[in-house]
Formats: sequence, C-alpha cells, structure tokens
Amino acid sequence: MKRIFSGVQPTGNLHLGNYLGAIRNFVGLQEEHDCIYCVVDLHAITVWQDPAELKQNTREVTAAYLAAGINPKASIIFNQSQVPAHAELAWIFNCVARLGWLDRMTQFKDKAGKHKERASAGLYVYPNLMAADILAYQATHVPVGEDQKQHLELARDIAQKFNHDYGVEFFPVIEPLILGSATRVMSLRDGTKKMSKSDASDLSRINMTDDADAIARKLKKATSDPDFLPGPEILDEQGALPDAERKSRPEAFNLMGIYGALAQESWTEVLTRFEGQGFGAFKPALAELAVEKLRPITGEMQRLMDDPGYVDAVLRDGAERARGRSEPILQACYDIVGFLRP
Ligand code: AQP
Repeated sequence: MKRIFSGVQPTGNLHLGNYLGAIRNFVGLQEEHDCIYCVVDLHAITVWQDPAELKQNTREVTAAYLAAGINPKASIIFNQSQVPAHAELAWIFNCVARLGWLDRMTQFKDKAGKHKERASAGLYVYPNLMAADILAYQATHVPVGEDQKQHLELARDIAQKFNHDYGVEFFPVIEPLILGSATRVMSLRDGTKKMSKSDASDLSRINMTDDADAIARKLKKATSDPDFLPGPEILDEQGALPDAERKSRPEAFNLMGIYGALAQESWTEVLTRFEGQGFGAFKPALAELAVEKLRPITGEMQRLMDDPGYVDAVLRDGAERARGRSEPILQACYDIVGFLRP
C-alpha cells in the first residue's frame, strides 16, 4: 500500500483540467492506497484572495472531491490551514532549499510575470510548502497534472538534501503519478495554453459548476479549424499521438483528447470514430458526452454546496486525522534538526 498525497488550490473556477488531470485520478487510487487529499488554502493566498470567496472556494473544492467520488471515511480530506505541520515543516524546508533551485521554477516566472519584485515572497517559496505538504505525511506518491512535475522534482531534491545534511534516511523519495490521458488539458480558446483557473476568459475553460447550456455554448465557441478529423494512421506504433501532429493542430487535438479522456477511449478509438468528420459534427458529440459525464458531478456538488454544515464537518474530521498523522513526523523531524523539546 502506497501513501498518496495531493491537493488542489481553492482559487475559484475549478475546471475540467483539474478534474481530468487530478481529481478523477484521486478517486481510483483510494481503493488500494492510503490517500490524503488536501484543499491547499495556504497555497491559495500566495496571490490575493478575497476572504469570503476563499471560504466559499474551499467548500467548493471539498464538494468537488466528494462529488467526484472520494470517500471521506476511506481517505482523509481536509484544508491545509487546519493542520499546522504544513507551515511548520515548510519553514525548515525554506532553510534547506537553495535560491538557485527556486529561481528555475517556471510556474513562479509565469505567475509573477514581468514584475517579479511585486510578487509575494510566498509565491516564490510555494514549492517548499508543497514539499512540506507531502513530506509531513512521509507520502511517496503524488497524483498531479503534468504542470506540477517540476515542483515535485524540487520536493524530491529537498527531501534528499535534508537526509544528506542531517545524515538520516528520514524523508522518502517522492514519485509523481501522472495518470490518464488528460495530463495537460489546454485552453478552449488557445490550444497552446494550459486550461487554467486564472485565465481571464471564462470561455477558455469548462468550469465544474457550469450547467449543460454553458458547457454546450463553450464547446461550440471553442477554437477549432476547418479541416476534417484524421484517422488512426497518424498515430505512432504505440497508438500515441506524435508531438508533431499535436503541434500542427493544437486546438483540434485538445478537443479530441478531451473526448477520449471523458469517454475513457484510446486515441485509436476516438480517431476511428470521427475519421473524416468536421467540427460541425464533432463538437455537438463532445458537448453531449461532456454534459453526460459532468452532470452527475456538478449536480452533487451543488447539493453539497447547499449543505455547508456537512462539508465543514468533513474538513474538521479530516483535519483531526491529518494532525494525528503529521504531528509525530514533525516532532521526529524537529529532533533531527536539533530543536530542544524539554
Ligand atoms: N489544464 C490542466 N490539465 C491537467 N491537469 C491540470 N491541473 C491544473 N490545470 C490542469 C492539475 O490540477 C491540480 C490542481 O491544480 P491547482 O489548483 O493546485 O494549481 P494549478 O496547477 O496552478 O491550477 P490552475 O487551474 O492552472 O490554476 P492557476 O490558473 O491558478 O494556475 C494539479 O494536480 C494540477 O497539475
């Protein structure tokens, strides 16, 4: 049995990329593994969050976890700020990680933009907190979308440097679990950009709170091209889509990839099904599938959002169990570092 940890930021606009790239995979893992799923509110405030909206968004991510099928009795679901070990271990990791390592993080560069001096210090040390999230439970496997791979490599470096500096084998080696076919869902407006919560255009993403009309409208307006859809002969010997093909028609293959992920069909199956058709026929089929797959989840999310007392109780219970797991690990780490606990 592996110990799994992952998290999602409560920054609003939870979208199909978050679902297919992360949350849906969380559900499958809980059958066989010890799973801890966090709503990472400490991470969220690395960029400004309206306090009332942050609370609402924390409940929304929790509702998405539950509606997607995470069982709060089998797995632990909680929000990060309720468990002090995350922030406390992150401080130690601020002293382990090197500035040069953080300087290489592409997410900081993307989010800070041209005015890096105006970004929060928290945004810069975000990967150290992420390492603490995982290692506070000595977790070994982290299901994430492809965009988080670099942060996980840094978390692994931090664990190794800590073990090396203190001459211990305390923190385990971390492995990313990049599962399924939708590890990088792209924007509906620009197939070269990741679907993202912070994109100013709501048309760029399918939100997990969108109703059937909104889903159909966004897919109808999604950027595509006038060409017909190709057949499976473009795939490589393993049935994978070659990078050169993807780059030649990024929007088209993004939409087809979303279809395959939702239907849980391979590229061969999707391309065989739609070979020779245009987007006029493909887009309504995709909209119908997206509505069919998402409606039960969005409906259940809405029901849970109308019952904040239940959602809060799940987080409270999860936080208590998470504190029970992380506290002994933090105390052992403090002892290794040399903090006196008289
Ligand atoms: N487009 C995506 N495709 C596949 N997976 C994705 N993830 C995010 N976007 C995509 C995965 O979702 C999980 C939760 O992400 P997060 O909220 O913690 O942070 P993020 O990666 O910064 O998400 P966003 O939506 O892109 O937010 P902004 O716009 O704030 O940057 C992670 O496992 C992530 O890989």
